Amino acid sequence: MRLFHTSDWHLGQNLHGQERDFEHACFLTWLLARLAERQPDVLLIAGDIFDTVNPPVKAQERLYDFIVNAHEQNPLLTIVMIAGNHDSGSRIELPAPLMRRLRTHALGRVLWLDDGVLDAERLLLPLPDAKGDVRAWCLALPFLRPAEVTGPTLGDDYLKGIARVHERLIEAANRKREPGQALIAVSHAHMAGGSVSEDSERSLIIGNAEALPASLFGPSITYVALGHLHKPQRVNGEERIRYSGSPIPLSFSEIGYQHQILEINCDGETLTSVDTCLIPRAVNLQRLGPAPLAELLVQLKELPNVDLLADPDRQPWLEVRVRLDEPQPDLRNQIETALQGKAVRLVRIGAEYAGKGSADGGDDDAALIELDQLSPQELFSRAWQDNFGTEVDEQTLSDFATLLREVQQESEQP
Ligand SMILES: [Mn+2]
Repeated sequence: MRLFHTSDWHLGQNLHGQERDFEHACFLTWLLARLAERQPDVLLIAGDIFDTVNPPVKAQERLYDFIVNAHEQNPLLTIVMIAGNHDSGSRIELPAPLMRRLRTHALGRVLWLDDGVLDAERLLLPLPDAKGDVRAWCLALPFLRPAEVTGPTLGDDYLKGIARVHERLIEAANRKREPGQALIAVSHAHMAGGSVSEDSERSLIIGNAEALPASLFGPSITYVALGHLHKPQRVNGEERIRYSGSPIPLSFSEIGYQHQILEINCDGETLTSVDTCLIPRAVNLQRLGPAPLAELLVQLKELPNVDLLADPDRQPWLEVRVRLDEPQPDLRNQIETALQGKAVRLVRIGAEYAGKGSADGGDDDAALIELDQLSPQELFSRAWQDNFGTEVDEQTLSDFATLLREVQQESEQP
């Protein structure tokens, strides 16, 4: 049996206000070609399908167009997608009855039966091969919000709640499987020891207490297809527990590695190979600096000029990081002037004050931070510090987290 593993598409994402739709379209066209070429039995999409709980119509069209195209091209392909922390679980599940006709399973939530038992049945999906024989079972573990795994009957320990969901589901799968059938888990989670990118993986819940141990996936699981971290990586060096990473760089901190999907081959319950398939980058993300303004202006003037025959959608996105000694009111204007006629699209200017004095007692190298680089928790902590001159205490931070979750959940109600 052959499977493709991908995750963190973030359809509908924009980079500091610039749409990424062209890059997503290029990726999906490329993926269709790989499906035609390699003829896998299964495509796993491990969460963060969309970038926001209310994705733009164009992003939804991209997804559903892709599913229909993939099904028409590979009629025997099974697709499994789960919700990530950026998705709304209910939105992902909404078209599930329609998608089943396209051999596509969309799982966004876990449900509990009346007696407090996990409804494991709906999270266990048969994976047939080209002949229609069930070769494996997929354990679908959409991102679980604290309210879904904790509560009056379940207790309030998030990690314990999560662990229980995994245990129940694996038990149910082991009861269901026949000898020779593999168990394949697909999960959107932050596993302990994973390497995190700077600013595009929104923390799952407050702090880093949410990192899950790899021991949740015991040796009975042949392969674990993970989503959430955007850099491809093994967990604890294990070949069978992996993040495929996102298909496109979602921030400037993600340009230093090659984006990929993974091809997994199994023989019965045995994992025989995991191969990476590199995704061509449709649009480059280019970073200049940090350097003094004068130096940067020279570098900007050396950038290639616009080629009128070239596709403007393919012009690189540019981030410029300027090191300043004092505020420079016409900074943007100077940079934009230097960029006139250049074949790049400026998306961000970062200003860093190198020689920052001690007037405010700050760090010598403190960089100017923009609002979109801070998580709500960090912003709250800073506002607290400014207002009261003390560090915010843990209790207040945890109350803030509760309020934040309530607000985020409310904004997800259809
Ligand atoms: Mn993500």
